[in-house]
Order: sequence, then C-alpha cells, then structure tokens
Amino acid sequence: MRCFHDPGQLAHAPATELHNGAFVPYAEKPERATAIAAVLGGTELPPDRGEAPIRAVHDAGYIEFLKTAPARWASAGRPGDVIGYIWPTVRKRALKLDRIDALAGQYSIDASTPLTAETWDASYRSVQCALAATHAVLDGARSAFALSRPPGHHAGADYLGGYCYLNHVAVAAQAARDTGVKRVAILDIDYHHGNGTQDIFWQRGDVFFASIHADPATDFPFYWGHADEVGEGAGEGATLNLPLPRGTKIDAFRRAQEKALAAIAASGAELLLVSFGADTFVRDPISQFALETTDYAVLGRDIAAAGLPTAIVMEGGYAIDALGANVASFLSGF
Ligand code: SP5
Ligand code: ZN
Repeated sequence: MRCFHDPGQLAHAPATELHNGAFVPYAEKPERATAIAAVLGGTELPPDRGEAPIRAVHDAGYIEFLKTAPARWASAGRPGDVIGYIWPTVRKRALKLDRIDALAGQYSIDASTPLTAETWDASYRSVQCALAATHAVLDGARSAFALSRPPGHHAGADYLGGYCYLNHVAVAAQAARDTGVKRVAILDIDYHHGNGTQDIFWQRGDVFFASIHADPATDFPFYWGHADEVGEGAGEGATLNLPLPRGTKIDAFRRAQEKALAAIAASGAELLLVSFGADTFVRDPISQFALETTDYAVLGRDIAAAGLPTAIVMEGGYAIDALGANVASFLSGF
C-alpha cells in the first residue's frame, strides 16, 4: 500500500497541555509518527498541492490566525505556546476583536491544544499527505495511507482543539468532491468523536459522516457525538453517531462498525475516507476502550470487504510503544 509522510510534520512539538487542572507532558508527541513510519515498508513525500484545498474548507481568518499567532504571542514577550483561556460561547455576539487572547478563544474549543511556530507547517504537510493518499485512490489504488500528524478530526472550519489544527480528512473529502466524486463517506473510528468533521459537513448531503467513539457523556469532546445528532437541512440523515461505553471490546466495536458500513453503503458513496485512531487500544494512556493489536486487522478486513476505494488518514493513538504494531495490524487488513 502506498503510504505518505513528510518528516517536516515532526517539528510540531508543544511541551505541555492542561489536563485536569495541571500542566502535563503533551500526549500528541512527534515520536508517534516516527513509531508508525518505522513499521511501514517505506513512505513517499506527498506532492505539494498548495493552500487552495485547505481554503476550500477552512476560514480565511482562522488560517491567518494559525500562521501569525505564534509570532504575535512571542513579540508580546510571552513564554510558551499560544493557548486560549476565554471563549466567546455564552450568549456572546460575534465581535471582531484583534487582541491575541480574544482570537485564541475565538479560534479554539479547548485549552489543551497549544499553537506553536511550527504548527502551521506541520499541519499543512499533514493535509498534503491526506490529499496524496486520496488522489492515489482516485487514480486507481484500492487503498492508501496518510501518516498525518498532528491529527485533524477535532478541528472545525474555524477552530482548533483536541490536538488538531487543520481537518485533513475534511480537506481530502472536499478535494474529492471538487474532482467530481459525487458522494464521499467518512468513517471515523478514533476513540474520540470527530466533532470538527461533523461540524464541517453538518448541513451537507454529499459527504456522509459516520463515527464510532466513546460516549461523549463521559469523554472528550463532550458537546458533540451524541446519538441524536444526525445533521441538519440537506445534511439531515448524513451524520451517524454510534457512541459506545468505556471498556468496549472488539465484538461490540465490530458490530458498530458493521452498522456504520451498512449506512455508508446505503449512502451511495463512491469513495471512503477513514479517520483512523489507535487510541481505542486497551493500553492507550488517555482512553478507555479495550481493543487488542490483532483486533485492528479484523476491523481493517471488514472495511476492505465493503469494496470501496479507501484512503486511510491517521488521527489519534498515544500508546507509542504499541502504535506501530497497531497501525500495521490495521493496514494488514487491506
Ligand atoms: C485526535 C485525538 O485523539 N485527540 C484527543 C484529544 C483529547 N484531549 C482531551 C484529553 C486530555 C488528556 N490529556 C492527557 C495528557 C497525558 N499526558
Ligand atoms: Zn482520539
């Protein structure tokens, strides 16, 4: 299988994150990508398709913020990475403010996703990997893998969060639509709900979004991913949320994935994009499902059996010592 990765993605390395009231070492480490790359039989550098595909999904003001905020933060004499601490959420009108603290809140959903001087470039390269894998499949490959990192599925059109800045799978889905693919499906099997992807396609019927994830009543991102969220307007019925309880093992996960794949088949999708997270692993340090390394091959086989051209885009997975094996197991199913 063709695999895309750009070592430039490794430069993004926030030091700490706010977790349960304390600053702790950042879980989304560059070593994640190194561990995955080590088990792939070689990777290709993605071609540079420029900013246009990103701008087709993300807000221009938000892109400007990602590029410029770290320098503004540093020139204000602040130590550390850009991080928001106030959000315009409660009955607030859409004020146009320029203060960096106001912008950091406007363009984020949490305080555990620091923005560094290297973030834009690493995210840009991650988008190029997702685009390369998608084009490989559109050009006739049955499947391809994008070793994107940082992850992407928590990022919305105009916000960062959940270790994500640009939504790689959403940019890839839009690019596929723009090359004439009529219907695209996204299957998100990261432990966490893909809130950014859901938001981006919420009102659209041309991109079907199905997500299997930890019940947001107990897990991040809390405010998205409940079973009654089905999309709106032209998108009503094109969002499918299958939350599962903590402790979920392969049998229940596999049944949920069969349900998602049946809905994807019924949607008429011609192309499948998979947001793959290995944070469903039993020993993941920040998650609470109980999948084993060999289970990922089963999930991969089931997805491949759906018979759609499939591009796989990497999302979460934080048990670094097992991450390479878990990704290799998943890809072996294709
Ligand atoms: C892409 C993805 O998997 N994002 C997950 C974001 C979850 N963020 C909230 C949980 C924070 C847990 N922090 C633990 C830090 C341990 N060093
Ligand atoms: Zn996750």
